[in-house]
Amino acid sequence: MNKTIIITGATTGFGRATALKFAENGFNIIITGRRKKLLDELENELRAIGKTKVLSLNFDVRKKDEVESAIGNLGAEWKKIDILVNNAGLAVGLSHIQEGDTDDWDRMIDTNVKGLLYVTRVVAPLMIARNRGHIFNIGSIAGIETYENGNVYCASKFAVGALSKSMRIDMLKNNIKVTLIAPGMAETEFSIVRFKGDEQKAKNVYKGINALTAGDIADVIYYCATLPEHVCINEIVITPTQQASVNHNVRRE
Ligand code: NDP
Ligand code: 8X3
Repeated sequence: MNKTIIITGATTGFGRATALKFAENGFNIIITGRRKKLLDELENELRAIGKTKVLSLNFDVRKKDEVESAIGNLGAEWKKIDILVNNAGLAVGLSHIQEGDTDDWDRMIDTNVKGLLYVTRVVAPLMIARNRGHIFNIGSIAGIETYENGNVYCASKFAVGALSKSMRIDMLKNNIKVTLIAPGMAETEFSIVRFKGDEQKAKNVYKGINALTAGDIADVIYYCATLPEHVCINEIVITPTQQASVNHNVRRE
């Protein structure tokens, strides 16, 4: 029987690449996100692969009621979720703490921390009921070290690290694996969102760096998800070869 994976934030970037990777390998896929048009396009692409069932759920992870109703109303077959990828997230703005925009702070904390919690709160009991499951939390190297101007984004990803450890302990008796994925520089829509649509500024972030791709992250998630039952990768840090920490990279022309 095919396994089922649910991915938050599947409209672009890591989430989209992960959906494609698992669909190519015969998993049933639940894709989620706010942009309905992109969800519809991906749904068609996944169906065209032809190996799998696809369900698309259009909700905002910050809205507890939407999360509860979308996942709570799944049919019995779809409720048999084997893998949850808590991926939906964002950085907004880049400024010193004393100049930070408090609306940006709310968006990051509400999405990266509270959104991840709301989704986990609904999916984890479904996994516990079956005494099996694997939760991936997409943290960041910004959740391991901080950098100038990163303040609230870093704090939100440190929280994802703490929650990953806590979840693993809390659900140890329930046979649930929890894996924290902590990527470094990856070229997706991430920096476009951070710079509020300024594509040139976003491009400059990766200038001279052979950055990670969304496909690289999808490959790593797939590897961790398909290890033997007794093996759980707790945490994995992935950077481009040209990056050694949030504050150290080498650019080449
Ligand atoms: P993208 O901007 O390409 O993708 C982000 C995804 O999150 C989109 O699908 C977006 O969908 C979704 N999303 C954002 N806010 C919400 C919301 N409120 N409700 C539902 N979905 C939401 O960036 P990445 O793929 O790079 O980012 C994925 C994750 O990886 C994030 O958590 C990010 O912090 C993390 N990360 C990224 C790194 C990078 O360098 N790119 C490095 C380390 C970690 P939609 O807008 O349609 O809702
Ligand atoms: C994204 C990586 O270094 O741009 O989480 O914050 S970084």
